[in-house]
Amino acid sequence: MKINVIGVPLNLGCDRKGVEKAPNYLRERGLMSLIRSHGHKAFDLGNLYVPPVTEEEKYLKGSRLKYLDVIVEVNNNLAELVYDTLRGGAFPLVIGGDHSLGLGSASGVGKCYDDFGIIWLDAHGDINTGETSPSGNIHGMPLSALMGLGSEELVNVYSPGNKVLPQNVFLVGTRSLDEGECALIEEQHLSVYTMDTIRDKGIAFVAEDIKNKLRERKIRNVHFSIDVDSIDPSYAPGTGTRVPEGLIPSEFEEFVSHILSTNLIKSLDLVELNPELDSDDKTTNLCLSVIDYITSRL
Ligand code: DIR
Ligand code: MN
Ligand code: MN
Ligand code: MN
Repeated sequence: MKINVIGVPLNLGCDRKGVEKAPNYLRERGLMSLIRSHGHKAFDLGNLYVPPVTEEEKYLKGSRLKYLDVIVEVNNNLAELVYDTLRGGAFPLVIGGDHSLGLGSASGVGKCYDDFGIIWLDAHGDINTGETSPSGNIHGMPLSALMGLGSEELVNVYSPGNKVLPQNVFLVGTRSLDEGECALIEEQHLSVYTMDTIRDKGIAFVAEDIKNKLRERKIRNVHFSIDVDSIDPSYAPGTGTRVPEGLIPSEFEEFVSHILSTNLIKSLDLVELNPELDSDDKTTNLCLSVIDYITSRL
């Protein structure tokens, strides 16, 4: 398979330094040769340009959303690159950076396919809007914008691509939701597989349930967005918003393997690795093994 690796050194969405270093950090530790070792033709498209900003530019036009303009610009560029990659018959592997980039990558998918789903593996919901967000950090908002909800500026990224239907959105590994996010989940009847559900029914059940729903709805294309904080912080400490009681690596791999076996996954994000918060490269090495595992199944 042809795989385009796209680095997005963005930290403005989480408003914390360190995550922007992850794409190069992974490259220096053999990212590309790892992918090629599975017989793929891998192309390193480099890092997207993130214009420099100052603290003073954090809240422009009185907006509650931090660094809105730059994040919109980077996401438009990312969407275009993902779209071109898909049109060229390649698989976009997007390496973050913070999770605000999920808006751009899935928007690129949305321009390519009118029927698509999103699997969002994350400790968090990332479905806040400018109004419900307690932090103003845009990495907590991409999934609402992808459904067409929340701030116009975010919703209009790479417009007029297709939005994802709420019924085709699957949140997995969830264990930290804000009040407004819970309300939106109810309102939109989203499929949420919390850690409690996973502990109760098992990760294989969850994966099968998602597969069944995708089949029932005849969804042929799925964007898979992986936040490394979905994994338990004892295995993945190198991330900005750690939440205890997460997936253990074997559960994570089991889930990924079930989902990839559908052959519906058309693009993937791996986000929120922060090498500066890591201990002994534990999380970096885990990310490399995750990429190894995933690309061996593509
Ligand atoms: C929180 C944290 N829900 C927020 N979100 C994080 O700021 O919206 N997302 N950490 O990954
Ligand atoms: Mn996230
Ligand atoms: Mn998260
Ligand atoms: Mn989040």
